[in-house]
Amino acid sequence: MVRIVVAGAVIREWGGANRVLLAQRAYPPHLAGLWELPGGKVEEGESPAQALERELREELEIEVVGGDRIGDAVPVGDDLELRAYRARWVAGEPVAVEHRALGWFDDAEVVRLADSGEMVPADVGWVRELVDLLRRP
Ligand code: DCM
Repeated sequence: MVRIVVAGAVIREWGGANRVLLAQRAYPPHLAGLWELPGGKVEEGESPAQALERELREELEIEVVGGDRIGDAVPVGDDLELRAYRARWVAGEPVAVEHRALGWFDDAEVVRLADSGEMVPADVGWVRELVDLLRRP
């Protein structure tokens, strides 16, 4: 059975640019140090939006509302399918509960992370759509 993994793009205008919240993974070893859209596996009985809202509450201590899909689903191995969504920020300041670090990245910084191999490989597939969102006024 394929498990769905949801990942959320929280976007804020800050310092004169739109920025997306990325989180630096602490595990497993082959992904540690790489940046990702935060999220996690959908549990039984949950909608993807509910899973995203729960995961960001657990991992970042923020309240969001799950929104539109971003880009295409990305298969990871034989048993995971990753999906990205907009996540509208509602409350809380992000805290790195499970991640090594958090950062707010503008369009150029997202491209630089992807090009330099510092982004989780699956998430690189969403960079074009993310950049389009970040360049919108
Ligand atoms: N994953 C990913 N990109 C994300 C979120 C998760 O590639 N933005 C992958 C990493 C793991 C799996 O999904 O293989 C489950 O994620 P986690 O360990 O965060 O629950």
